[in-house]
Amino acid sequence: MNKTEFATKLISLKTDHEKFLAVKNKIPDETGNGIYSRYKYPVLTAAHTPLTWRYDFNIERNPFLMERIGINAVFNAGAIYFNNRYVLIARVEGADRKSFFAIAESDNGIDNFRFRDYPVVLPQTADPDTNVYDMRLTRHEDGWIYGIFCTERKDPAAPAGDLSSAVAAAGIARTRDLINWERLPDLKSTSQQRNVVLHPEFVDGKYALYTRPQDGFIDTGKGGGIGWALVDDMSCAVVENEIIIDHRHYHTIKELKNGEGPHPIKTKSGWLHLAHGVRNCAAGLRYVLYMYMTSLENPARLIASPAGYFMAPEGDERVGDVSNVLFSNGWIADADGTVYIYYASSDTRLHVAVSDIDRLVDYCMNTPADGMNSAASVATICKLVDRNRENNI
Ligand code: M1P
Repeated sequence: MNKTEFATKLISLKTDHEKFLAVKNKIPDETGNGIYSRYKYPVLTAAHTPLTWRYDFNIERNPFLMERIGINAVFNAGAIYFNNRYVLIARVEGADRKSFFAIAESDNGIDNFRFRDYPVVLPQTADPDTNVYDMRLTRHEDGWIYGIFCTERKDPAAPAGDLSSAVAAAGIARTRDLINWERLPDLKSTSQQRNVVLHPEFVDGKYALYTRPQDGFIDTGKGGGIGWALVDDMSCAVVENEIIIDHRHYHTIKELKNGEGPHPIKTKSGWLHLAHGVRNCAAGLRYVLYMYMTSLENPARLIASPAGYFMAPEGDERVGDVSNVLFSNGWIADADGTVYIYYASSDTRLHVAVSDIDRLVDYCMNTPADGMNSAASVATICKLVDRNRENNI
């Protein structure tokens, strides 16, 4: 490529990228289910990552102006409203399969998310992470913003030749400005942990964690569901007493495993939770999102548990690197009650759906609970039909 061709290609790369980042998002003109509306375009994808992460713009070093570093996917993002901007800390996965965190920001929460110039440089502990992902951000009442994420390392007990077994733990970092991060020791727990989330308020004077105990790296085994543990100090956090607050159940959307999504939103009726549930089927694991509520007086006490899923993969969302997956670890509630739900599909891209607190509380409080068998589901439908007939509707 001569200098002119190089310059022309560079200009078109940059122009196309800018055009792509500027695309306005919209809600398709459909009736929907009244609970939430999905926006049409993903808010973050691999193509949103800066060209400067992927290309060497120097003609001597990169005479063909080829991509030097591949980005495979951008998904599972923590979220926070910070300095009047909607801020996402996404799981970015390189072509080398390593995940890392990167911050992207937007003025309106639905489009034009732009990554910062550099990904997050996460300080390491004495035992370096092999892979990190799925950070949940919590602005805690102690004044810090905590980021709790999964840190994965090779299983030291794996037999020779087993290059897949890993150990999952909760890594902890904190910041005040989303620029400088202080790494704290990983959460100590007798089981492996993933999907650990910090509750935003002190409970009985302690930090409260949603946990997800698991026997293995993938299998939760005896881990009964979403757990709850109180911790004295986040700078040496230890899970001592762990109770299960949202159980897995046979023949439900969460029979295999579940995990807390972002930290719950406080409402006048209780804490509003978003979580993911996983079941197995012939096509493999199916991940859906579900909701539940806990009491304001005791955030560990379940007060509403609508049956089934809140959101499941639809259309293009069904297909990706790990197909049939919806996962969320970030949402933002505006002061007017609007809720932006950032959810990823099939471990490939990140989307946004919008709802509001009143609607989500109504959904949780008034959606029938799971009757746990087919006859109970039929009885629930019949009851609704009867009511509609009584009202001549
Ligand atoms: O591949 C689906 C998801 O699998 C894991 O979630 P969980 O621990 O609940 O099974 C995580 O690796 C998550 O990032 C991923 O989206």
